[in-house]
Formats: sequence, C-alpha cells, structure tokens
Amino acid sequence: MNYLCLASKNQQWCSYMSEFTKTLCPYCGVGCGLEVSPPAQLNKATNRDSQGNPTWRVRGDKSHPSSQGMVCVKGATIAESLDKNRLHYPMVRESLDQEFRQVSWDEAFDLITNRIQTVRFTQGPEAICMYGSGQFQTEDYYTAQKLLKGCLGTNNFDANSRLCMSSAVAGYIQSFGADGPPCCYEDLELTDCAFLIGTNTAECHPIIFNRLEKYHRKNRKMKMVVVDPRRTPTAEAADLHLAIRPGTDIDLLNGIAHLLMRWNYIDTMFIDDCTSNFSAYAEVIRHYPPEVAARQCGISIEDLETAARYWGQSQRVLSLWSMGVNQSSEGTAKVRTIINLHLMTGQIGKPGAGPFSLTGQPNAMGGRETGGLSHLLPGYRLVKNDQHRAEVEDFWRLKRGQISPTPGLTAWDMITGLETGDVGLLWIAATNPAVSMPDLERTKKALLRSPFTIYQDAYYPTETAAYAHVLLPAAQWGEKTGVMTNSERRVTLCQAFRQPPREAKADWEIFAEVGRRLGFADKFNFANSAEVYAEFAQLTQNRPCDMSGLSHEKLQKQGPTHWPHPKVGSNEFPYSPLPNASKRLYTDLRFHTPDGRARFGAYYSKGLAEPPDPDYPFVLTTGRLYGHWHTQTRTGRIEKIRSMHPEPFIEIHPRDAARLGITDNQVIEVRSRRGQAHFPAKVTKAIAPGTVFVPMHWGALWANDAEANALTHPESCPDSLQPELKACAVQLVPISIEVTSKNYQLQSSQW
Ligand SMILES: Nc1nc2c(c(=O)[nH]1)N[C@H]1C(S)=C(S)[C@@H](COP(=O)(O)OP(=O)(O)OC[C@H]3O[C@@H](n4cnc5c(=O)[nH]c(N)nc54)[C@H](O)[C@@H]3O)O[C@H]1N2
Ligand SMILES: Nc1nc2c(c(=O)[nH]1)N[C@H]1C(S)=C(S)[C@@H](COP(=O)(O)OP(=O)(O)OC[C@H]3O[C@@H](n4cnc5c(=O)[nH]c(N)nc54)[C@H](O)[C@@H]3O)O[C@H]1N2
Ligand code: SF4
Ligand SMILES: [Mo]
Repeated sequence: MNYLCLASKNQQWCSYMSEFTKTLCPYCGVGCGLEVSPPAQLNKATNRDSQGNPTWRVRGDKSHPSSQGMVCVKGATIAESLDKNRLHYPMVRESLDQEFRQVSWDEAFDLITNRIQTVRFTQGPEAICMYGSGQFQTEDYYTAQKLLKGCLGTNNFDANSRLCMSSAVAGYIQSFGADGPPCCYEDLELTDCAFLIGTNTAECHPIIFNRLEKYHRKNRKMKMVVVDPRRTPTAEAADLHLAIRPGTDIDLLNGIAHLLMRWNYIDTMFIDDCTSNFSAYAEVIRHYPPEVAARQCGISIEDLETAARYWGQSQRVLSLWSMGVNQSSEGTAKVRTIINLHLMTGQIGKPGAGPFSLTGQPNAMGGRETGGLSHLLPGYRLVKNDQHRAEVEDFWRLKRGQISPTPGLTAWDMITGLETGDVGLLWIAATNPAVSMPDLERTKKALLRSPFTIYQDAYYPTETAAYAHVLLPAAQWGEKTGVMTNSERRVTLCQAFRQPPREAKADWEIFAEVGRRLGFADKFNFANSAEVYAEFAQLTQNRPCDMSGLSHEKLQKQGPTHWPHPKVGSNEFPYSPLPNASKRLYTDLRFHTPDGRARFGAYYSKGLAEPPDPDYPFVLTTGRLYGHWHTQTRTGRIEKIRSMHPEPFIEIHPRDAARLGITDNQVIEVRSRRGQAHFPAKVTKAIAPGTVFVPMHWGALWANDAEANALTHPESCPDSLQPELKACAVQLVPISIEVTSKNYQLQSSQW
C-alpha cells in the first residue's frame, strides 16, 4: 500500500517534467519549489527567445510539500536576473590597480594551480584559504571540502554561514550531541504556541510565515509571540510582541524559565529521564525573577508573565529563530537557552513542538551536511574528533593523518590572516564579503593586502571583484544540476534548465579540475554532479544526517525528501519507505550525546559586546527587507524590487528624532568607532527608543556611503565564532541635505 501511494505520487512528480523543470528557489532557506518553463522559441545559443527576451517563466510548484505552490516576490522575479551583468570569462590581472584581461580556462587553471603549489611549498597549506557560501549546491560544497581538507590538508574552508547560522550549529551540537533542526514545516500548522525570537519571518522567510499566519488566523486559540526590538511585519501579526532591548534575549528566556518553575509548568519526568545538567540551570534561573528580567529587557512584568503563561499552558510549543539570536557575541548561549525552555517543558520530539532554527540561505543546511565550516567534516563530523577524521580519510583513500586535527580559519580569521601575512592565497566563491563582512574599512584594507585573491561569482561587477586578481565565471541556479537542503531537512534536486552563459562553469567542476591538475586525478574523476552526490551521500551513512539512500535519480523520481534517509536494502525501486521519523528528529527522546540525554546549558546573560555609552549612545541593529537579497547582485537588477525598496534608510524612534532635531528623509551621518555611513531618516515608532536600524543591502555599488557594515564590529561568540552583526554602538549626526532617490540610482546606472 505504502509503495503504491509513493508510486502514484512519483508519477505526478514526473508527469510535468517534459513541460517544466522542477527546481527550488535559489534565495532563502524556506526552499520553495519552483517550476520553470522556457521562453517561447528559445534560442539555445543565447538563452533568449526570438525577441531577445531572456525571461524564463517561473511559478510555484504545487507538488512541493514545503511550499505547496507559494512563492514570494523574490522567487517570482528570479528569472529576470539571469542574464544581467553576468561574468562570462575567466579574467586575470597581476595587481589590483591593473585592468583585468580575459584568459582561457586553461591559463586560469595553470595560474591557480601554480600559485597554490608555490604557497603550499613556501608558506605551507595553512596559508591557503577558501571562503564559500550557503548558496553553493551540495556538490560544490562537497568537492571543495575534499580539495581543501582532504587533498591539501588544510581546514581553511569557511563559509558565509559563519556569519549566519554557526551559533545554531554550535547550540544544537552542545545541547543534543549533533547538529540538525529537529522540526518540520507541518509543525507550523500543528502548534499551540509559536514563539518567534530574533526573526523577521514575514520578510525573510515569507512562505513559512504565510503558513503560520494562515493557521493562526483560523485558530485564534493558537498564540504567536514575537521577540524583536523592532515592530516588524512579523511582530504586527503577533498576539504578544516583546520589544526587548537588543542583546537581552537570555534575560528574557531565563525570566520565562523562572516563571515556568515558579508556576510548576515543568515536565519533571522528561527532565529526569531525558536530560542532564538541570540543577546547574535551575541555579542560574533562580537569579531571574520577573522584576529583574523585565527591567533588563525593558518590557513590562505583565508581558513577561503573559509570555510564560502562553508557553506553560500550551500543549505544543514551537520556537523559531534566526539572526536576532545567532548573530550575537553570546549566540550559542542564546540558542541553548531557547532549547532549555523546550527541555524543561518536554516540548520536543512531537508534532507542533521543538526548537526550530530557520536557515537563511538556500543550501546552508547542505553546507552543514558536507562539513562546510572550518571546524566540520562531511556527514556532521568534527575536525577535532580523531575517529571522524579517520573515517573521512579512509573513505577518501588518503593516508591516515592527512586531515589536520586543527580547526581552520574562520571567515574573520581569514581577514586578520591577510593583515598578518599568514594568508597567502584567498579563494572566495558565491559570497560578496566586501559588503557582508563586519568592519568593512578593516576588511577592505585587508583584502587590498592579499597577495592573491581568486573570486568566483556569477555576476560582474560586484563589490568584491575590485579586490580580485583572478575572476572565475560561475554557472548559477538553473545552469547546473545539484542538490539543496532547506530548513526542514528536505532535500530537493535542482535541475539545470539552461546552458551556462559563455564560459561559465559549475563551482564543483572548477574545484574538481583544480584538484586533478594538482595531482589528485583519482579523487576527482567525477563525470557529473550525480556522481559527486552519490559519493557524498555514501559518506553520510550511519551519521545523524544519513542520506545514503538518496541519489539524484531517486530525488528526481521521488521528489523532495527529508533526511535522515538511510539506505534500506536495494536503492532501486520500490523506493525505500520513508521512515516517518525523518520528518522530526528525536521522536524517541534519545539524543546524540554519549548518554543519550539532552544537556541543559546554564548561562547568565552577558549583554552586548559593545554596549551604548555617552559617546556612542544608540544601538545600531542591521537586517533585511522583503524584496532585496543580501548584496543585491540579483535583486538590484530587478526593476520591480528596486522600485519596492528604492533606497537605504535608517529607522529612528520619534522621541530620539525630536531630541536630535531630525525630520523624516533628512540625511543622518551615523558614526561608530570603526567608520561612518549616511542614510535618509525614517522616523517611525516601529523601532524602540535608543535603537536604530539600517538594512544590510546597500554596498558601494548600489549607494554612496550607505554600508551597514562600515559601522559593525567583528566581536564574536566564543563558541560559534559568529560575529555580532546585530548590534554596535553608534552616534547620529543630522546633516542638512535632503536626499532624493536619484542619489541611489546613480551608482548602478553607471554600469
Ligand atoms: N528578503 C530577504 N529574505 C532573506 C534574506 C534576505 O537577504 N532578504 N536573507 C536570508 C538569510 S541568509 C538569512 S540569515 C535570513 C535572516 O532572517 P532574519 O533573521 O529574520 O532577518 P534579519 O533582518 O537579519 O534579523 C531578524 C531580526 O532580528 C532582530 N534583532 C536584532 N537584534 C536583536 C536582539 O538582540 N534580539 C532579538 N530577539 N532580535 C533582534 C532585528 O530587529 C530583525 O528584525 O533571511 C533569509 N531570507
Ligand atoms: N550588517 C550585517 N551584515 C550581514 C548580515 C546582517 O544581518 N547584517 N547577515 C550576514 C548573513 S546571515 C549572510 S548569509 C551574509 C550574506 O552575504 P553574501 O554572501 O556576501 O551576500 P550575497 O549577496 O548573497 O552574495 C552571494 C554571491 O554569490 C553569487 N552567486 C550566486 N549563485 C552562485 C553560484 O552558484 N556560484 C557562485 N560562484 N556564485 C554565486 C552572487 O552573485 C553573489 O555575488 O551577510 C552577512 N552580513
Ligand atoms: S520564501 Fe524564500 S524560497 Fe520561497 S520564494 Fe521567497 S525567497 Fe524563494
Ligand atoms: Mo544568512
């Protein structure tokens, strides 16, 4: 019976294949299914139709279980960006003050491999670094790990996920013994209380929010709590909005825990049978009575009590979080403090409940699975673990000891390594650090000192291209077939539907070719990405993220599938029955720790790394807008989105504005200890007094002097090494000019 159901589902999945290509939206971690169809009369050589119109048609895929046919404005308009300002050829230059000249791939590969060999033998493998991205497909990530960590013997592969969800990874590992969000999207429609903390889900994970909000509207008994210093569109929809002071999440969560204890809403049986370290935690939360917690957070005691009551009285509580929690100098502690509430109330391993970290990028999850941070190895393994290294070495047929036991440089370490001269070669792919890294003045100065930077991107120009010696044209979404895993651990095959433009190549192909030319031909003789995935999937066998039962072929026939998905018997039809348990982790209440118990983390709040003071009296927080994606490489080239968000701005509370004599639209100079930037003021009650907000999207190519990261600092969480991009201290100086949106079109109309 089971197989029959599956088979008919498969047929439905396959039946559209001839007309549409099924794939995934390449923007956010929601991972919405898309169906893409070609423009009428496609000319295969140019990717354009007879009118020269390059637009492919994109619509939501109703059969994709994560998104059920829904898409947001970014997914809906993605096709418009595919042919604008693409990087078509490898380009090189000897120094950053020269013009680039076009070279053949052969020349580019020669140059790169020679340089790698020189650095390897003069400075050692530790001087070679790669900085990658959650926008890689799993095959790209995996090939890069094999090249750097396996063949070259350096763990210096880090990704922009360090700036994004490394605190969630560290928190899950410390509390549960392994990484992996335990929940699924169905939980959105099964919960009694959704506790959203540090996440503007409505703008940043819109389809998750749609599902939640629809359910919330129908079921008024279900409660939605939003914890965010800003009154975001997400907060607007909540039953309770707790506008805490930035950086006081641990005070709030420990304060809620204190009340849950006091009111005896705790699940003693679960605590006794399934957890450890409760007594240390109980000692900590004793110090957070409501008067203390509410005062610290700047909220009322009544609101704190309401939040605790919602949590305590709900049968099923689902917490959702993202950057307001992770991007913090106590990010891991914040994550564990959220998990603590679930453990003390037994809210995990059942429908509608659990601690659910939302991943930002489309394949940040794949990055975790393939070991795409400098302390990880493929298959949720750790660099520091002797057995894990040995398993990977054996699997890759490397000599024992080839993988270094030392975690590699993190994203920010690579910047400081350039400053000290320890980094001899930096290879950047699928990320734009000249906009997205903290403390941009320092970052850019370090990039200028780099002896040799390779930059592999789909577009030109981007801000980071200005710091590259070699540019490599990358095939992007729709031009390469590969796998991505979304926030709910659902794996989707993203099929190519068009040719890469001119000479662009898939990232994994570039890494594999460099590997072969460095003398590791036997390690990289993949004929296609399906073979790369097959090898990687095997390496996950018997690991928490086991997907050894998956392959490109199977994903194509069967459609998107949750992991764990172990190999059961033959990999051939009939497809292995999906273990129902894979929808949710820990349904057996056994965790991946040595004793099988989840660990409470006992943390006092430390607050911000750079709190406001009389010289820099405001807390600046930074984040995202609905239409734009990060550094605008795609969305800045889409008219509909540009007109939706024409210019950057700074949100200021009316009380602060009045005190400083600031009016709407007036230009404000914002200064931190590291730099300055200018933004038109948006005077609004959506932001709390004392806090200001700027979007992160406007780098040097898109606006004059409106970089959020000119202001931010790199102070990081000691466990996850994730920088505190969500808060720094600033001063505001009103400038008299009024801006018009013209200022912000100038930059991009130049090219
Ligand atoms: N439209 C759009 N969607 C995106 C992206 C995009 O660029 N554009 N990027 C994707 C990526 S990679 C990511 S990581 C996600 C990010 O998704 P989110 O984390 O939802 O987005 P952010 O706007 O960075 O930050 C979320 C909220 O954290 C709040 N915050 C700041 N400080 C604190 C604090 O101390 N405590 C609490 N509780 N909250 C705080 C901010 O006010 C902000 O509203 O979005 C993904 N989706
Ligand atoms: N102040 C502040 N700074 C932040 C944040 C914040 O909240 N506040 N958030 C941080 C977070 S969470 C994130 S995730 C980062 C994001 O920051 P970035 O990663 O720098 O931002 P993107 O614009 O997504 O850059 C991705 C690049 O990859 C290219 N690309 C797309 N597809 C492919 C491909 O298949 N192959 C290759 N080679 N290239 C491709 C795109 O053209 C683009 O240039 O920013 C971080 N920085
Ligand atoms: S919600 Fe995310 S995955 Fe879905 S269409 Fe929008 S950007 Fe794409
Ligand atoms: Mo992110």
